[in-house]
Amino acid sequence: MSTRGLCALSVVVPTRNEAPNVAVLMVRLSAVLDGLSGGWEVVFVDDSDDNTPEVVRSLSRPGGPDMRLLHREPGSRPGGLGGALQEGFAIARGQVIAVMDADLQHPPEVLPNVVAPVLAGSADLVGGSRYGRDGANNGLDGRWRRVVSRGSLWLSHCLVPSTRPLEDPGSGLFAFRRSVLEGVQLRPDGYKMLMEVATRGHWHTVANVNYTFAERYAGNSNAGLRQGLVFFRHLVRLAVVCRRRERESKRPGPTVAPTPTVDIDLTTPPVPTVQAAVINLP
Ligand SMILES: Nc1nc2c(ncn2[C@@H]2O[C@H](COP(=O)(O)OP(=O)(O)OP(=O)(O)O)[C@@H](O)[C@H]2O)c(=O)[nH]1
Ligand SMILES: [Mg+2]
Repeated sequence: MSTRGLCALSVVVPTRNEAPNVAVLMVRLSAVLDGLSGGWEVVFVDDSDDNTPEVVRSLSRPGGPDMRLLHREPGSRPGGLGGALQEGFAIARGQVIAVMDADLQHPPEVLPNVVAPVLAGSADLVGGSRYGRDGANNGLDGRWRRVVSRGSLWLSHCLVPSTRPLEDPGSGLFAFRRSVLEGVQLRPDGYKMLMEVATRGHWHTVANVNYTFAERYAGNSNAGLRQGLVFFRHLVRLAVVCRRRERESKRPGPTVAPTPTVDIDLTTPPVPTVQAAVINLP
């Protein structure tokens, strides 16, 4: 990933069978982002078996944002959602990269607030938050999922210190300066890419932007019990990364080798000084 972006903002959207949602998503995104100084693009990374790619292609319009579609064929979709986002980051051309779901659970109208601190240079990483004072989790399906979501938040903060500045490290809505991932090898596992970026990326300042998580607009959830298990595996991996880093930072730094002493043989006669004659060559 190079440090230079070609537009101000890339919105990376992972899609898996989201055909009924992408048109509305584009209309609502364009309504809030068209006119952004420096321009914006949207990068769909698609693992669909429905007609999402055809719908996305049909949405490109003259004068609209650059739209890019990376469709991954069945059998070559490594990493699922996390792998898709990683591929999206690799081709994103924005100085700022934002991530949001395609099903409108992340209302596109909050995106300007999420990217603003990064565009303004006051934060390197911004997490959308359902759990701050002005956030809400209305769209999360069922009481059980809400309890699990809260529990996961607590576990993330306990086990993975790098996620503590984030009010909602499990959020799929976030933005970061592209330099955060400069030279970074991500190893995503499952749905929680923000935890991955916060743990392996290079950042100094974090901001949280509260929003109300909406209900899925149309189509079916891709999340399931398996994703819950993958989340725990990912959490343990990131906890190990943090522990290792903590240990390394406590280790004494490299010792500076003493300047080697040079033995000078004082018995060596001094080199006689010769009065150099200036010879003018003819
Ligand atoms: N490219 C890609 N996108 C995926 C994959 N799984 C999910 N997505 C997308 O990631 C986003 C989040 O997935 P959802 O199915 O909405 O999961 P969720 O929001 O946790 O679950 P719901 O609240 O039930 O919607 C959506 O835009 C999906 O289309 C995948 O394997 N590959
Ligand atoms: Mg969803």
